[in-house]
Amino acid sequence: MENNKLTDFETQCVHSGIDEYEYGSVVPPIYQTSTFKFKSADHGADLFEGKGKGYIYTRMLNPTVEALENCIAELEGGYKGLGCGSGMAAVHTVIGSLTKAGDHVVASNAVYGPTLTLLSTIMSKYGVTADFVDTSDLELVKKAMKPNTTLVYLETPGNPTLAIADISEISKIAHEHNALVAVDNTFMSPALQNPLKLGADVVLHSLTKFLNGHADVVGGIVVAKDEASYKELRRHLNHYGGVIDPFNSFLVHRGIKTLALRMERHCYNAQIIAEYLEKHPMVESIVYPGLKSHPQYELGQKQHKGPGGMITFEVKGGLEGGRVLMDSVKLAQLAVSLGGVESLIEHPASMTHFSMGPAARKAAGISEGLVRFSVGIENVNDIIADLEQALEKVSKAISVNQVTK
Ligand code: LCS
Repeated sequence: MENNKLTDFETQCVHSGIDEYEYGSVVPPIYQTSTFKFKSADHGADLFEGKGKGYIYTRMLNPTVEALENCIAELEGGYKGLGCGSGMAAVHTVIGSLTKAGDHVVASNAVYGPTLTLLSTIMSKYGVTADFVDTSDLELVKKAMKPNTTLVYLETPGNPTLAIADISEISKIAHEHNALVAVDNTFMSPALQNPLKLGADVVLHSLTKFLNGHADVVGGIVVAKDEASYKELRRHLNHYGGVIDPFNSFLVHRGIKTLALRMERHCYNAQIIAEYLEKHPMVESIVYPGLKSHPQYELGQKQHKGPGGMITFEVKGGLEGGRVLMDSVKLAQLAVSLGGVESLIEHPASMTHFSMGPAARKAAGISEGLVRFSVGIENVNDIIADLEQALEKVSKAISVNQVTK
């Protein structure tokens, strides 16, 4: 049974990618095998030539992985998906497949750190150059396009600034220059944003985040718009080798069944928490796509089906304020990553970017009190109570320090 024509997103989340299985299994069996038997010498030759349905080797294609790939391709409105071993494997597959020596990439300046490193220092070894611009400003995107620009790489909303890029308008600009557009849709998930429907050519995710949603898998996915680009992406992934395995595919596919419900709750909780933080005296500033104060609020309202579960805010007291907040929260877990059912909180200046020192952090746009909050699906009152008691401790610590100075 092909469920390709399911329409409502909630229904797609439950049924997409599910086929008819042996013994009437209602979920895809885990084909935990590295290789598949050929029925004869000719059968092997036929499969290698792409004749008939069958599997050869799990790095090339596996039924459990393919079920997940078909599911996410349907959720994104694309042709086919490619399951990758991590979000970074997906980023590399896209950039490696869509560029060649001599090409130039225009990318969002607010991208996940390792994506920036891949584009700025690793791809340059292969003759691919990149410029990073604030892609929320269309004029800057236009100015950055060069005759050899073949790819515009967007992460929107960006990590961790939550800057929003206009996918439709940037796709028009890129296509006028014969460049393709790739979008990292990790922060929104297909529940809230569908880049292919807005004009992008390829979309990718870190499955590690909202799509899996349970903080127990590292994985990635690329979704191609058409057969030609799918074949080229598959050729690259097959040779790079960074594929997802059947068990993790099974887990992510299982997680997606509740994606629509989870995203609804992430958005509901995050909106209430953002409004609470915006008014809090210990919060210097806040960025959340659901607040009118977000610099691209109107664009977000148009481009997203909901404002998402990620909040970035600046706690008063700088480095010390951030540290006290981290040491005072009890419900929110101190951890990198995002998009799981549990609330996660991160303070880059003390937790992940401490070795850079204040000057380098400032240059990279990471202020001392910057906090990233991945809002979970717990009861919103419990999350607020946790933040309230922690911010009170920040308030006391700062006023004590000010008195003793
Ligand atoms: N794209 C985005 C937007 C991400 O946030 C991440 C990981 C990746 C790609 C890479 O995915 P991975 O290889 O980890 O599955 N973001 C992380 C973060 O903000 N903290 O820890 C990981």
